[in-house]
Amino acid sequence: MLYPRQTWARAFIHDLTGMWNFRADDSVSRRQGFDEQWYLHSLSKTGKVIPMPVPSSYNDITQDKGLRDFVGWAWYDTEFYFPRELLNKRIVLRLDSVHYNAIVWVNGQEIMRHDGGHLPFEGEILGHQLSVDDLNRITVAVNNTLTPTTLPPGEIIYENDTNRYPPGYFVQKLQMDFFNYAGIHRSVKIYTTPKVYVNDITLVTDYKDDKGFVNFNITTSTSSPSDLRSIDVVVRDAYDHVVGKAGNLKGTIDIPNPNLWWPWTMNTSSPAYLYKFEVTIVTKDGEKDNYLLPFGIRTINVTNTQLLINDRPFYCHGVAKHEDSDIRGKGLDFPLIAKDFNLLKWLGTNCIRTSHYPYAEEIMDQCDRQGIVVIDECPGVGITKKNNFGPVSLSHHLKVMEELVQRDKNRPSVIMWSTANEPDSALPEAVAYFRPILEHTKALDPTRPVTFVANQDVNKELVSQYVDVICINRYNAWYTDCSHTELIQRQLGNDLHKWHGKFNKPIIVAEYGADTIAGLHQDPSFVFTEEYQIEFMNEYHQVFDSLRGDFLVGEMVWNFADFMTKQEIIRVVGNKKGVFTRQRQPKMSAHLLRSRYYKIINST
Ligand code: GCB
Repeated sequence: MLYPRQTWARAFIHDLTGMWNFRADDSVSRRQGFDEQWYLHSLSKTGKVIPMPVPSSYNDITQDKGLRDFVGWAWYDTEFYFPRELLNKRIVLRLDSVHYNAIVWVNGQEIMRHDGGHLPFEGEILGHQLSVDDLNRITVAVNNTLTPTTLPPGEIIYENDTNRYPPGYFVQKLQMDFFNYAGIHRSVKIYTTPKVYVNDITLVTDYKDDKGFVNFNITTSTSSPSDLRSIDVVVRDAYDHVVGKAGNLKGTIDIPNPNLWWPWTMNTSSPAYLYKFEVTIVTKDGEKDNYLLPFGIRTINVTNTQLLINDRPFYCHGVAKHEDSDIRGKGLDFPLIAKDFNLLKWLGTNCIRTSHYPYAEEIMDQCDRQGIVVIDECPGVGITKKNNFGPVSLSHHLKVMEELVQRDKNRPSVIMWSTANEPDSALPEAVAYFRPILEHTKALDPTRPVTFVANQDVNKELVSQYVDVICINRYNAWYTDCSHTELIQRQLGNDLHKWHGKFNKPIIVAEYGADTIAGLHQDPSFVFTEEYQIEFMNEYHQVFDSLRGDFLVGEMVWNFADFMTKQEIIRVVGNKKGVFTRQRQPKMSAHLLRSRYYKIINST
């Protein structure tokens, strides 16, 4: 499944961004929409609808608390015209992310279903399912219910004590620390390709001395290559000069004197250098397809103490993020993406983790283009209960890793796959569960290290033996020994040495942070104040500095910006561990981090 990019053979891409009709099914059964077959007519004929922007989460758009906290099926529809002259093409409907389960109909006919909230899915619309004389309708039903076998897992708890709760009362219990935003979160597009088309491209790059190598494998919709009259593969440099060619679907193209892809902080003369891989196929009938994929030439390697990009040690000075902002929740938003990348550069960040789910491809594009390295994480967050480790969860988790690797495998910015965040990796069940996931991911992509992000006591940890790079989250002087910043150096230093001693692998501290209310000050420092966040971070930085160049290969503050969570007494309108506020204004800690990260950049 290739991202819909416009080329001369694929000029038609119709983006359905805009106001759709919306109706949440708050009937007692939560199935009124199916019982009444809402997909057969415009939603506006079924009852009251409200305008809902796509893409966006629906939760924060209205003043209705019931909709903000809604659990169940929500319905969307919109209309579009389709051009008659394209009816002879392959017509594809693509949704980049719908959280969580989705069913999609066109003109009342089911086109596809998808489970999982953060990865794209698409299906073909057949010519006879469309009208070219009239408007067509697309209907999407979205269900945000999390269960023990979804990723992330969750649970619906029915409260049966009628002294305290009305009959049928239920609550959704979340096992992750972010708001369960729901809806059509990313773009919905209709695009066309020729009937015989380029299906997939896999690129693996390497270099030796002054030569770059692009190993390519192209698949097309026709299984017999003899259906094709010609195959043209061209590699262009950033100035569109042709630097390599081939005439087959599989092979290696040599690139003389390649410009390697570097993170922006490692080589300022040509950071994040992107080539273009262009493939054109012509069938015996003269039908042509053309696809163009940006890519970079670079290698990733791991030793017992180092993470190497292009054989040079890489130290990650980064942030863990969320897709989260006011009003739109997890909805794709270009101004926000641009602002965040400006802030990442302002901070001196060279690496992000897509905590705790795959981010929009438009964000990943910027990582490739701007030279920000990515630890690419799947939505396996909060796998902590025994019933999260069963065979249904496992097979879904394996499938999600396949979808993620498939989507992001050609991105130079992606240097590692993260299969989970903070599962209970001390449980024996976790070994039987994660070992195949890590091995499967490695088999899908042997060119990148695999990991999961651990938070266990080192003595109890069972799964980290199967990863390539250890990632751990630590909250000394916050969740343990709260306020005792004087203990951080001793505790964290000893801890990290033990992890390296036990597993003999490079380590990234993938989270450390303290909740901080912007503008709250107290001296001497006190928890939740800006002074505390700075004092706290400074202590961690001392430990990082003592281990950098040894086995520590990265540090990532939790979090880039404040973000929304469920309502609970440890959260004051969300998680406040951001170095920026949710509105992207800096706390004192952002200035501290900026001077630290630029010092690191200037010293390497
Ligand atoms: C963690 C989790 C993250 C939370 C964070 C916190 O360990 O990985 O999702 O938001 O702690 O602030 O509690």
